[in-house]
Amino acid sequence: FIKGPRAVGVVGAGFNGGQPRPGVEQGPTELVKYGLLDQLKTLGWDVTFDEKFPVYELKGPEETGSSGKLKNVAYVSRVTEDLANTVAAFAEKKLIPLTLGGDHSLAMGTIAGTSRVYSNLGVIWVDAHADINTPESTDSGNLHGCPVSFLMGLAGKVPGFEWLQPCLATNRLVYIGLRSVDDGEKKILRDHKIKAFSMHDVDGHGIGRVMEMALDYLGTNAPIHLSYDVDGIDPTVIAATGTPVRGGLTFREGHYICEKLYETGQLVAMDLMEVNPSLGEVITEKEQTIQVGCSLVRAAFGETLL
Ligand code: HAR
Ligand code: MN
Ligand code: MN
Ligand code: MN
Repeated sequence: FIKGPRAVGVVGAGFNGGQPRPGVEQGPTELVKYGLLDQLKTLGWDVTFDEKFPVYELKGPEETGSSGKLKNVAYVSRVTEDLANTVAAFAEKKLIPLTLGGDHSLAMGTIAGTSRVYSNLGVIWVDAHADINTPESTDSGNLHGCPVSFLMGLAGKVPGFEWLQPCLATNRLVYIGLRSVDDGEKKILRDHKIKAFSMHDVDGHGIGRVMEMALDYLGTNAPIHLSYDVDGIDPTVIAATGTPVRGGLTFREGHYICEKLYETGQLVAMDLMEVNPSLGEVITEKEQTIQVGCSLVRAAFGETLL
């Protein structure tokens, strides 16, 4: 498949409704302002981009309503359905949809969109978090912690999300970078035998071997959608994101994943999510030492085992 035209369809998805911290809706604006589109053109890509891309806004209080614990159900549903159509239209025309977020609930839309066009789609999900909470298992009620369960149909029928049908089999996704997984999520990963390379696995095998195993698992001819939550990378490198977690991918490991997918020619879509330009504070050495101390103790007491 994508050994053909080097054409990318950039989708700006300025949206913060899947989580509580404002600022993430400015991610696409800042990435474009920094020159991302010109950088792609310089690399020889034909870039399609609608300058009037939405910074999504609430239509009204009815969109912030809850369903059980889930917050902003109508808002997230409307935006992700819209996004699914945009992404599918680009993929249909053989462009590689590149969606700039925005929070990671948007992946309900992007992956629903590409799965309409590509059969046998595989997903590589780079993240500190598994984002596989169900309406029952979520503690926060934030939908950016839930997109994978919605895509896989593990969330059951969610009122307000009628448009989203299960479109991703449990054996068509591989995680890389996990290190902050809720207990309920760990059980889901085990019950469904979902392929996951935690940071512990990246440490043990090295990122080269992890990518080899990930691609073997998904199939070396399968089209791959890369859903990249920037918090997969270590906060010393990526600070401006809503839920940073220590002990992440290095700058190089984070890049190797992208490079390898380019090299194989299997990449058919990419999301770059959770860029929040308004965040990024400096922490004191004292706080840092206490945090790392606690983190080392937790590691010795089983936190990172899935
Ligand atoms: N697991 C937690 C929850 O469900 C935190 C998940 C969210 N953070 C993200 N997603 N950035 O990757 O709320
Ligand atoms: Mn995420
Ligand atoms: Mn995350
Ligand atoms: Mn910080």
